[in-house]
Amino acid sequence: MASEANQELFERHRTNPILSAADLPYAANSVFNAGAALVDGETLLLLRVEDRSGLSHLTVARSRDGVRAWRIDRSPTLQASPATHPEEVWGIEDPRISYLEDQKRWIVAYTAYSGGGPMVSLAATTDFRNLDRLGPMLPPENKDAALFPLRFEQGWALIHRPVPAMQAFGAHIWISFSPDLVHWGGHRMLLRAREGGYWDASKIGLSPPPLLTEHGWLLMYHGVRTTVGACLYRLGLALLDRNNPCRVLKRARQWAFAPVESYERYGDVSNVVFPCGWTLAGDELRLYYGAADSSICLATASLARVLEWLDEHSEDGEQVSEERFRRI
Ligand code: BMA
Repeated sequence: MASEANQELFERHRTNPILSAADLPYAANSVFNAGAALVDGETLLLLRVEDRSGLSHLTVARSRDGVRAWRIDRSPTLQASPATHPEEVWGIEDPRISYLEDQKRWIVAYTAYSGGGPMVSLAATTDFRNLDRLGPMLPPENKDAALFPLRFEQGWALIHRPVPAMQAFGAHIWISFSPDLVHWGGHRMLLRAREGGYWDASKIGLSPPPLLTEHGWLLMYHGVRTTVGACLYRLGLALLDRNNPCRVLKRARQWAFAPVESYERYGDVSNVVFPCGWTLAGDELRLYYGAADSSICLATASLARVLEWLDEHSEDGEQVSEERFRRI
């Protein structure tokens, strides 16, 4: 039996993977990295589906219990449209969904795979049947974006991950603001990839959209460790100030979730856990993650325990904030 110290914060669902390409009503290579939302009392996943040309599109799946009996759209819900949106020439990927109470609509932030590299695009919807593109928001190379669901003093806020020309600088998580969801400015680095031997050295990116809790905004991010063998994608946690999302209050030193099971260890891209969505039912946090770029899995945790864990494993928030600006 695992000792208490080794007990996992998140518990994997016993029927994992909960969705794979065989569950789709049409032929595809893989299904992974889904956005998640609670819509009309059901769990809705916006699946990233990779077709057999290698390019991805997005398809809606709905389920009453968020685990089984998925009703999946018969054909792609949002397909890349290079004729009208040239930035989508190599497909669309990794959707993150935020509900804007003020506007009574959902905004999906997704990766538009352009000829110049990944870009951040937004689309709006009220029903997940019709999605209206708001267009590309940030130039390449940039991805791992999600919108905060409410407006701050500085405007709407978007988290994203640009890759700088100076690659030795590392790829870090940034935040930008907008008065209208279209024009973005006030760019600041939010969370720095660590250095050296750390699990999240050199490259990090947001995973699901920020979640408002009684302690502040909970962030889950992926850290990429490059080894001689392969890349390892693991997940970490941080907390931002409720009113000023530029203020990092906490950040755990160690990862909170990592590839362990065979469906996470082996696949099209091995050793990857990659969530783009989570939902909250009471205190139960449900994390929907892509496993090894091949299937979709579910892991759950008590939100109260997650916040407690972050407290126990956190670095001093002020130190995190200062470190961020030291070498920009
Ligand atoms: C990242 C993203 C994800 C993918 C991961 C592992 O850069 O593109 O879509 O799951 O790599 O391949």
